[in-house]
Amino acid sequence: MDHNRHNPAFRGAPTISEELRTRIASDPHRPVYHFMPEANWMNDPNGLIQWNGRYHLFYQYNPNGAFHATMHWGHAVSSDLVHWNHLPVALVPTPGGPDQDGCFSGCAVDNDGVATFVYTGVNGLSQLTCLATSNDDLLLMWTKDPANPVIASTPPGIDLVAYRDHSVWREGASWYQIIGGGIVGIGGTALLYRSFDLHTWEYLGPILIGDKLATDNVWTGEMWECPDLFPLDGRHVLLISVWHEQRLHYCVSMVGSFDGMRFVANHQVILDAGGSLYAPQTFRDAEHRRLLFGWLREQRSDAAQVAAGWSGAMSLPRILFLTSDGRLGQRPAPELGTLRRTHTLRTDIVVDPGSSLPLEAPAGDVMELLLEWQLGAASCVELAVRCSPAGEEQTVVVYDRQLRRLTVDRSRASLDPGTTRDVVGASLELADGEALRLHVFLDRSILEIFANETVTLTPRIYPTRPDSLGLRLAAFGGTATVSRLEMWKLSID
Ligand code: DQQ
Repeated sequence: MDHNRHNPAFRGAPTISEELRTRIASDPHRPVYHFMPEANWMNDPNGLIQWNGRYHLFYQYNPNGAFHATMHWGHAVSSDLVHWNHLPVALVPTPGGPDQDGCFSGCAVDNDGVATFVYTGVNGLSQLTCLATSNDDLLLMWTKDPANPVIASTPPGIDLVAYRDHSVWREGASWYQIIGGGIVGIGGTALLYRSFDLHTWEYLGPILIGDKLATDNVWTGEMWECPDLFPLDGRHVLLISVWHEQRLHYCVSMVGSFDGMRFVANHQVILDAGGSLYAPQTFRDAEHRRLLFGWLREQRSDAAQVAAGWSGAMSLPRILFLTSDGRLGQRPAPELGTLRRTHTLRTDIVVDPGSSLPLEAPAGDVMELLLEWQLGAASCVELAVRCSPAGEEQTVVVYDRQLRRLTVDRSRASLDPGTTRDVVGASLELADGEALRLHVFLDRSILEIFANETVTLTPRIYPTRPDSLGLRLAAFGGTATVSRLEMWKLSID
């Protein structure tokens, strides 16, 4: 399949001008193998489903520019989760309808052979549950339910900050869903409903209520967007995205138990502490894998996004699993192996303390790296990517053994002051003698890192210099060894 093939049949969407197409094609920050629409704005993944053997990815889409407004559902299809074909827009706001101001996020379910979207229709200040169905093989045409909104008001007796987004599943004859929300003065929540037909929903109460003042462990703010609840390896996982005073923060993953009414979290962390990933959605495929895509926000100015003519990318497809100690694990889908081209293997690279070891070709900005660090006597090791020859630009992945922390230092990632240039990071515990295993995907402005399959960091970086393509290793406090380093140039063609 062609990647990002133009499909002229977009319904209700303006076509993309040749000028914009050319501008985008020569944009050095535009990712190559992460999914994104051909142009304009994209945010949350929606309606993820495998249908008739094909993977469908719907997404929040504004066809009118690279800013968040008039949300449609864009649509793409793939047979391998990696190579996507663009399809016509699936949902368009209906003038005068309950979604006239936007078709916000939601999911897709198989209702006895009828593909059904459960999504949030926006009409002025109201954000309510709507349905749409499709009967065609490729899920091209969607018919909105005449009964929309099927849940016509928020639950009685509960004062909500906001109320939207849906995770729907079936158990026997019953459908269940949770809707994201926040209780005024208290904290975020996910509200549980039951139905027998997807149309009439009985409110059962919150599965969990957060405390917007609690900062220990992970702060979860005043409202939870895009909740997603699913069983995984004998436990349940709840994903929520923290929205607080109009600002988007991060996604929190909670591993715990769900008794049908209440969720109890035993372990919670920020799903991806790179500062970009938000509003992920998961689904189960025919191989019983729990797959996740998340929205990778830009981390440069709104004006730069509008000028570029595109904004937002999807994370790589990630497989979720539980680790032996009950934490959420993430690994890239093996289908990504189809992108691999030129391969380089190096073993036993000794990195002396204080030295900075440039790595020879293939340097670049579209590549995959697998590194296994034996930390030896080192207190700290570094992998720098997108380095200019004299180091004016560089993004440094650092593991600090004392702090037990993996960070990405973006303070010199770009000479452009309009980009985010901070340090992001997460705790990463390594057992004595355990290697630091970094699986790194570089895709121009995306740096997607999987560390020991438990920590992911996906910051956005926007180097300005065309020669910011180098790689460098360093160690401090003692000698460390890269026992194995594999590098691939990647290509989507
Ligand atoms: N994005 C959607 C909402 C959701 C938010 C609107 C999260 O449904 O709450 O585009 O990014």
